[in-house]
Amino acid sequence: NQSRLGHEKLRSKVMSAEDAASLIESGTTVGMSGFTGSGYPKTVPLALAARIEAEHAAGNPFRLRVWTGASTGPELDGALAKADGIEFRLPYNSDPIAREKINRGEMEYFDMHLSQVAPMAWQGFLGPLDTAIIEVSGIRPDGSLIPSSSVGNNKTWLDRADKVILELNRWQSADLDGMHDIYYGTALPPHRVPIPLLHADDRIGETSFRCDPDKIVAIVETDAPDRNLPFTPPDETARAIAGHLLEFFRHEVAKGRLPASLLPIQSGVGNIANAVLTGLVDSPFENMTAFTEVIQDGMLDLLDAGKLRMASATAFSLSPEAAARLNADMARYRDKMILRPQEISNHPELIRRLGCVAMNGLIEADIYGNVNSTHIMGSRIQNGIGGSGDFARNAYVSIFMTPSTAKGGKISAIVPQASHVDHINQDVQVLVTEHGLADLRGLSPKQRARLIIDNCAHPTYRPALDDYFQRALRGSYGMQSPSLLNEALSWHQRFIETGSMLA
Ligand code: 0RQ
Repeated sequence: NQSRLGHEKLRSKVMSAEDAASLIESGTTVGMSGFTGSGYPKTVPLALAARIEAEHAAGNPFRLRVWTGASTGPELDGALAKADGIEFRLPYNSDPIAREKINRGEMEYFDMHLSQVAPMAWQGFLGPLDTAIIEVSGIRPDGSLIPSSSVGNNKTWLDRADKVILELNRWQSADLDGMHDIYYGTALPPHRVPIPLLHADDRIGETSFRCDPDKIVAIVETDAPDRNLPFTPPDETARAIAGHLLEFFRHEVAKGRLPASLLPIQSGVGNIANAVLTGLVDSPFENMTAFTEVIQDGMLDLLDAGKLRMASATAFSLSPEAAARLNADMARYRDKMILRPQEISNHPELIRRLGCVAMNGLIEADIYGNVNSTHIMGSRIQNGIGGSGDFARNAYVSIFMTPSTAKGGKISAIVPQASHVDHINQDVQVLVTEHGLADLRGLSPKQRARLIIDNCAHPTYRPALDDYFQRALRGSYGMQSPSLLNEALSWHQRFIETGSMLA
């Protein structure tokens, strides 16, 4: 590990995870690295969780405010949530233990647009940051830090924190050095200037983080893998959704509304998104680029197939097999990938300028195309809005895709009214299920409803949706977005009471 720690004076800061964890006080705020299961600290949070459990056993309160990039791994969110050590969490969580705590009302969760976390921290709205705990893949002789498999908010945490704890992870490939692009040109209003990125593959920053060595209070050496869940192979539903979408792309290229290499693609989290990427491998589109948030297995396949020229993101989100594939060949992939801070990977200015093709999953959509990405039955959080809002609002074309039902058919993903709205109908231009695609661009709410019911709804639920829409057309208070208010959320209430939306 000596070569990974190039800075002579910092060698005296190497210590155990337990000793590093003892430097953190209860009631303080920690900013952690980590984004969708990659690049998160893996030993200090575990040691911290053990310490919190011991303090609780001794009758002492110990809870923290935890900020991250996005979701992390079981050694971080899972362990700290299990120890009841998190008072407040931002900005995106997919850990099941933390989710349960949030839904029981035992943890405060601020689910925010991922592009806005760093600016909000700088604006001072989130309060002070006491400690940054950041995984790195190396420390250069000049003290600059080589990032690992995610960048997230690390630059901001390193700049804002009073003290810094580093996890130097030898499992991360040494060949990551040179892949990152850390842009230091952001400022607060009124001093903001345009971000000088004109193409997905432009490099505008530095390959490492700056960090004042005097702020570094501990370095913990680790050799632990990122932990991501494997993707399930695309099933028939996923393949059908991918098929409709590829047909749409072919049509748009034929119409001259998309170039033959498409526009920079953004692909969201989950199995459906990954299936669409897999479908693109056998598509006619060549020379594609990605300007996205995470690089999944499907992106690696596209790169290997020579279909994707390059991918820009803030993190990897890879199955263990794909991570091993990447690590074994990092020097080759390094020229085709750029990892950036999430305020840049998800920046509205850049997404709008590049004209991204945004593809995201959803929980439910209503007949007018308002999309709920986050809440089950209007009140239980699933994950969070993540980057979906950053991309959906600003994309060239904003696509949402979902199986038409959930929970074995007991839930319709197309409902009379969304029980929670993350993406208003103006931000939802194309809706796709396994039954078909609704191109909603240029349509009024009533025209959208007709198309969504006919093309996207599951046949089991289509008659009931049609019946609701017809009666709303007759009995609604207004006719712009016809609704029957005392009925609009009755499907959800029925599910809560009977376990099924079916009457
Ligand atoms: O729950 O595992 O308990 O059965 O939600 O659903 O069908 O596996 O779909 O993995 O594509 O995730 C919106 C959650 C979809 C994801 C969401 C239940 C379903 C299952 C997962 P179980 P699927 P996916 C930028 C993009 C927000 C962030 C985002 C997401 C679980 O895409 O978190 O877009 N998006 N980021 O059973 C009740 C419904 C349901 C439902 C699904 N209508 N009612 N439960 N589920 N629909 C990139 C990043 O931000 C990183």
